[in-house]
Amino acid sequence: MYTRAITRKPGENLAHGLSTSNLGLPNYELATKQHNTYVNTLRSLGLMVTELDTLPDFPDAHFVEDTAVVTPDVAVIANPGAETRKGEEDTIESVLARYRRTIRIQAPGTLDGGDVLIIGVHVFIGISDRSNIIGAEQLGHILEKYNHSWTLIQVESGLHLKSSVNYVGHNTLLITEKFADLDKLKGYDKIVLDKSEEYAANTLLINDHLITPRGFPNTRKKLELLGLEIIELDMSEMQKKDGGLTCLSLRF
Ligand code: CIR
Repeated sequence: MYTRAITRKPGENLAHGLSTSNLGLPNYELATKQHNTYVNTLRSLGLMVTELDTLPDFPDAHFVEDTAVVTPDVAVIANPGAETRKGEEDTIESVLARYRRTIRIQAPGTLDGGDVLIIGVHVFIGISDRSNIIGAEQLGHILEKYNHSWTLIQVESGLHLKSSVNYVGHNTLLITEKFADLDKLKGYDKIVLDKSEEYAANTLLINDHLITPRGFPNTRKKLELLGLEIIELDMSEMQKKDGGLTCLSLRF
């Protein structure tokens, strides 16, 4: 059960954030509206949300998930792989220190929280353009001291591991075709996304509710079979900057 979340308001500079999407520039007012709805949704599900202020020098800082990995015992402060995001993690450490012991990923290790998928006591850590093996192994070694096991997964496509794979309850992964046959994920049932709906891989499970991006009807139909309540949110402005539903919060 999650009881808390940390989010950060998008800044007026969000159009300067990193992107590979070719979907155009995000609109600040609409992004703020979508972000407010996201925060209110988490609150409606019973989470106490701490909403942090914008960081004017960091246009991607509202994708707060990338700055840390939080388990019931520890908060591991990430070391962002993108040059323009280095420093975001410093601002999150003091916030998480209120709730957990904090430990930092050390350079030359890099790690983005978007590459870390925790399912119960097992942690899948993506090796991507943002997270290197050194950072991933540091995380694994830290978390194994707190009774977690871990597996590395090469992220061959998409920005982060969780751009392509997420846990949706009932021992099931929502997953893109490219990742679906990975041996390392064979213990799970799979809902494989249509090629045209791969953005919806980034669906967020919060205490038996699934928050999924609006506009992906085939994925919705497949998710309905799980019997969980589904909430659809507009994510257009976040998608323009390669961000999804998990990216917008740290949950614990
Ligand atoms: C970036 O490229 O870092 C941001 N524009 C998007 C980060 C998305 N975060 C996530 O998937 N956890």
